Amino acid sequence: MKPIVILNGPNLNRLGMREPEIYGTTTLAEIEAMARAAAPGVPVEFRQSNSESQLIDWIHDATGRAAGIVINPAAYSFTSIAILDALKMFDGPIVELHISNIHRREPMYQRSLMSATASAVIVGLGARGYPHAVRALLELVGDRGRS
Ligand code: CA2
Repeated sequence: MKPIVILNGPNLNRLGMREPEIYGTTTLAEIEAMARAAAPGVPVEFRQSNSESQLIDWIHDATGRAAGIVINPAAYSFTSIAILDALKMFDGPIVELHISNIHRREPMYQRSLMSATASAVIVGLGARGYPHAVRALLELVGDRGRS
């Protein structure tokens, strides 16, 4: 089976250490375990980078190879047309995920550029959003296989 790729953007390696009222107390390592448990038998590539170019390279690497992408682009959600363009080239379903409910936050956090190309968007479920996103992605992958 093709892998699914879970990409995490800048500062998410610091989860659980600051601003628990917004982002909770779960660390990224714990989120990785939750995400893997939601995809039994499916290869999961779970990655985090603070670098825009690294995230773009991982999206390119997934294209033509991976079944789908879950991405929390973090602050690049609001700034990176380069990541948006890379996602547009990806040939499978994409689930965009935010731990916090970005729509309840300051205006600069509300309009994600990525949503224009995502198959689905999950916001505000905290760390639990990751296993939900993985299950949703696998359903979307299955839908494509049947069409
Ligand atoms: O809610 C999310 O998942 C976000 O994508 C997180 C981004 C933020 O820019 C988006 O608006 C929503 C920021 C991640 C910051 O990561 C932190 C990690 C530890 C402590 C504080 C922030």
